[in-house]
Amino acid sequence: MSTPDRLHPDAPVADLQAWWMPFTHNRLFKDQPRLITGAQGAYYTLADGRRVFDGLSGLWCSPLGHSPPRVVEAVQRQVASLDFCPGFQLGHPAAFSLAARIARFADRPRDRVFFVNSGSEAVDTALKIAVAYHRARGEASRTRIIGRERAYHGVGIGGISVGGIAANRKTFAPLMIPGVDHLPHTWDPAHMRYSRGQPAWGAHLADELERLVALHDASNIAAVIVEPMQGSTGVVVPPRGYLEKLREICTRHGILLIFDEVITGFGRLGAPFAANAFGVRPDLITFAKAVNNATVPLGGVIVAESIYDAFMTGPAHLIEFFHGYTYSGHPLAVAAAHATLDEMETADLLQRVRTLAPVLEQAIHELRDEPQVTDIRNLGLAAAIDITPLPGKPGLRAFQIFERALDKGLLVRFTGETLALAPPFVSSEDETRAAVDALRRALRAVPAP
Ligand code: PXG
Repeated sequence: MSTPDRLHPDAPVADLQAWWMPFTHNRLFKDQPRLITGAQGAYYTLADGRRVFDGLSGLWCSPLGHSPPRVVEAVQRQVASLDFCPGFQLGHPAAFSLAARIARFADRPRDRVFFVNSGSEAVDTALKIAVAYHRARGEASRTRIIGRERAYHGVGIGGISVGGIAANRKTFAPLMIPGVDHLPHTWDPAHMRYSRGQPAWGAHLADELERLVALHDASNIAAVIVEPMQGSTGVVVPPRGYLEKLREICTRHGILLIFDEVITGFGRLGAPFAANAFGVRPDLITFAKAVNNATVPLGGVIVAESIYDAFMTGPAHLIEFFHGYTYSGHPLAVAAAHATLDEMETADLLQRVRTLAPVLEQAIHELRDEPQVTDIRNLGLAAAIDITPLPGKPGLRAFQIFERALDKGLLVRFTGETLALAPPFVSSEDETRAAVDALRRALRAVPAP
């Protein structure tokens, strides 16, 4: 091999064609690439040397900032001592202790944890566990799954089936799992525009679940899956009482409740999980992203003990659940997770989120009078604004604001007509306010339609 096939950070961009990039307008990007060449703490370094504040903690996944020394050292140590360990019929001690630790962290010490490598895999795994659980208990007719409009549950076949984003679904209709219904989403501008935190209106939207139960009968329904706070579609915050109501209806009808906590898990709302923040106890919780600060891919499903027990019935020499991944419990991912949890504890980062959240709330709601802004939402250390689209050009305006923000030193997330901020937990109050201020200047820099 004479020529290295990687772009050296300082080398001119030779050819960007080979990587078919995910969720990216590839042609536009490759025409005007935005390359990141380094990251440290709450900042990325772009190829031209500029530093930008990481306003979305990676993709909601790096709350400790980038390359935190404790995590870096843990992964370095691990790769040199046990780089890989099969998880099928074998295992390494740190994966077991991590599972127990995550269960304790979630305040569900008797629960079990199934490891996967991403949020999408966590969702598909949770759906499979739900259906298999009912079958194991002799209720094999419980196969129907209830998702929700506007939901993002990753891109696996299960995840897009229960997901509620048309663009992610429409092409793949023939592949999707049958027997899925969707609850209505909970965003209603007439009743909740500019709510701070949880909207007071909307708990009754959970009653739609009763209608689906009446239509299909509970004996055919396996599970309901929701993001307790919808992240990807723009920080859609659950109305007060809504999740409690879903829980109550599920319990009454023997339906499992799954919280997809890929974004909300590990501190984003100032509590270990959204389940803790809202005081609602789902039967299964999916997680990924922040569990190990995204240093190495890792996800998982937290499973109530009673569900696990339902599988442990046949002869002991038989596999109880025909599911798993080559990299389930990967040593590097596990080492990074232990170190991340160590850091969260020693630096008291959940408290840090609770301190920063009101700073973000105050600052973001001050954008209310900016000309294009049509709604502002926030919860924990997450916030989003909606803007008026350019007529006939959906999404373009948000993209332009994203670009202007980057010029002003802020990386913000844009999707549809929404811009989202979810700063790293290690941000200072000044950095949090400065991020919102950069967003304000970006909004003003893009002309009104
Ligand atoms: N569930 C939820 C709730 C998610 O937010 C996934 C599952 C899928 O995770 P993986 O690891 O398979 O990507 C997600 C992912 C954004 C953004 O900008 C959000 C996600 C991913 C990328 C970007 O909002 N969420």
